[in-house]
Amino acid sequence: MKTTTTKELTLACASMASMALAGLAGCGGGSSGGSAAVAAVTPVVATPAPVMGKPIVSDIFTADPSAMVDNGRVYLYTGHDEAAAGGNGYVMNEWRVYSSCDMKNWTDHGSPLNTTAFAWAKGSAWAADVVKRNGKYYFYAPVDHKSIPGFSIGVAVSDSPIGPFVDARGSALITNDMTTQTSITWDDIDPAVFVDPSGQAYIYWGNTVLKYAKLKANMIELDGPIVTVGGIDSYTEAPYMNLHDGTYYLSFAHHFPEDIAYMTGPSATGPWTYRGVLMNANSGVKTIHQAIIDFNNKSYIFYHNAALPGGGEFRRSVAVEELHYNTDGTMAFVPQTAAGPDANPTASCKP
Ligand code: FUB
Repeated sequence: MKTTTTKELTLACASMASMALAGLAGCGGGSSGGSAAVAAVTPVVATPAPVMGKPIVSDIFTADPSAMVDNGRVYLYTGHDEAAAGGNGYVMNEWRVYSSCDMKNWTDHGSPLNTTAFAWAKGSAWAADVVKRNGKYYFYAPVDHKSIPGFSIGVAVSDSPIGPFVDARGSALITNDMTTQTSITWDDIDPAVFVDPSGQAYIYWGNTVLKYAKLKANMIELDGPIVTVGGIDSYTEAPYMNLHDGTYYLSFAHHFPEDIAYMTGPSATGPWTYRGVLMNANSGVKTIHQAIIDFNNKSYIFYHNAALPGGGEFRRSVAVEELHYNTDGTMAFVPQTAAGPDANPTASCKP
């Protein structure tokens, strides 16, 4: 039988967050003699609940933000969490789009795309990404495939950032049988598409394993092999690439429950240097899914939390914070705030 040493007891007491618990466990420096001294009562100090960022949308639950700046306006694409209160799985059938001229006031443009637009898919409108190329808007959408087991990534296209979008291929761009690094069926999710200043477009994606591939200039075909990015500290999902002042930032959901971490590199394909945690994990929901943009000389990070009343694991809300870069090029840690960013209007943009 193992007995507890003084050193082990000291360590255990030191690690106890609650002094009340420590007292119950026999910690503290009081005499163990026979006198009937009145025990000192140690007040229990309540830990304040962490601040949750203010939901951008308050009439429905939204998740998995993707954002894009076009003609002085920010477009925010989200998933739609439709699970009932107490539901124990994702119910996601469509994506939503919102826009803002100032990062404070948002216009609801409805649903630009539903999984039914992909005849080969059978549902699950998970985390998407939208980019503009040559005057067209490309919507990269992970959906459950009807005949190839697991998640696939489709591409839809539109002449307008608010859609409607139509299937650009008539088939999936990426299917689960094209990747064999893990046996899970949801590893081909969370696409993030980035067009490098050189003109080369890349698609990054993956749960558990981060992968990327080049895209052809038509944006609807892969152009070369699928490459695995190895050696990342606790990569979970939600890769996102942004370029700022000549440095490439590859952020991702890290650990589970997820915080947001990031790496930097000199090119869209690395090599990558891990830089640490950018935003702490949420309370009330284990996912967080970020997107990062520059807009009117400021930078912003979108993410989701469980802040809307009735929110939770499958009833999430997209929020946004200002993001600051340090003079050495690293990103400053971002706390969630109750108010969100100040207004940063584009003069020529009309709400
Ligand atoms: O919304 C479904 C999944 O949850 C997304 O694909 C992940 O990023 C996580 O947010």
